[in-house]
Amino acid sequence: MIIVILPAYNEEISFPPLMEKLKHALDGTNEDYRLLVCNDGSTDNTSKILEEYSAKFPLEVIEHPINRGLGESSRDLFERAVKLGKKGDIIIRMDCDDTHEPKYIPNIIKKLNQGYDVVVASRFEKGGGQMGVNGYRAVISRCANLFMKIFFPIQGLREYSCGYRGYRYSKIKEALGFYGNNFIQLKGLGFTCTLEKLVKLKLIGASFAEIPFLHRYDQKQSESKMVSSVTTLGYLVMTILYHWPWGGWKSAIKKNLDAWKISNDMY
Ligand SMILES: Nc1nc2c(ncn2[C@@H]2O[C@H](COP(=O)(O)OP(=O)(O)O)[C@@H](O)[C@H]2O)c(=O)[nH]1
Ligand SMILES: [Mg+2]
Repeated sequence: MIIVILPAYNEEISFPPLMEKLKHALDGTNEDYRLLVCNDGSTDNTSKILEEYSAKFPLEVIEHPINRGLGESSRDLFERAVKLGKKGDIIIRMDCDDTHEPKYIPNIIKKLNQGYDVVVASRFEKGGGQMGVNGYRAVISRCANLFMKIFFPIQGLREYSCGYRGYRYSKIKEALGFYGNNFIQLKGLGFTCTLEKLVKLKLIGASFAEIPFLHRYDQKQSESKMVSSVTTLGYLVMTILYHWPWGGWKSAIKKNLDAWKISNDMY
């Protein structure tokens, strides 16, 4: 089964075109699928639109009455996906702002089936790129990705900040089992959770690959909810937590992981 998880905040305009494209791409895989949306206190018509689509699609909605942010929404989506799925399933996470084209899903699945745990849709692979991104944002994004590559090097990865990814179900289950609530620890720090997930998965030995992806920011109709100051602060906090010489993530998690694996008979 393919479980597509979608964090949504005020996406009334983008949702309908995305749903049609998602249906087309997922029907083409010949796999059973579920759509899981976290409607995070949207103040527009997102709720109503989701209700309509729930009647036509295998769609489940997690409703947050107030906006809790991307971190808490991702936590709820991943936890629910793990509850819904089983070994062998695939979890796809994408934006619902209609800039992540569902046509990449088959390529993501193909790559996961080659044995990778995480496959990232990457603007930086040959054949990938972005359209409609203004100069300021393009520079910020480039610098942020460079920063991440230096401080959190992950083999096979150049794209750190785009949330369009495929995950092997069993690896996410393992991550939730090991980290619990700390799989996504930096919940109040904007979009930092997008980077945190990669790093936490790397620390438990996940393997990574990328597929080329064209980010269609030119199709974006909703406002961007990325608050660059909060997210930048989050990256800095995460760098300290990761590299802290006395029990930082890099050293402590490895030690705890060994103990956890032994107690869970995983060796
Ligand atoms: N659940 C939830 N989703 C959010 C929140 N902020 C943004 N999103 C969603 O996360 C995705 C990324 O946000 P977006 O505005 O597209 O950021 P950008 O593409 O980086 O400009 C979109 O699907 C948004 O609807 C939030 O506070 N809660
Ligand atoms: Mg987006």
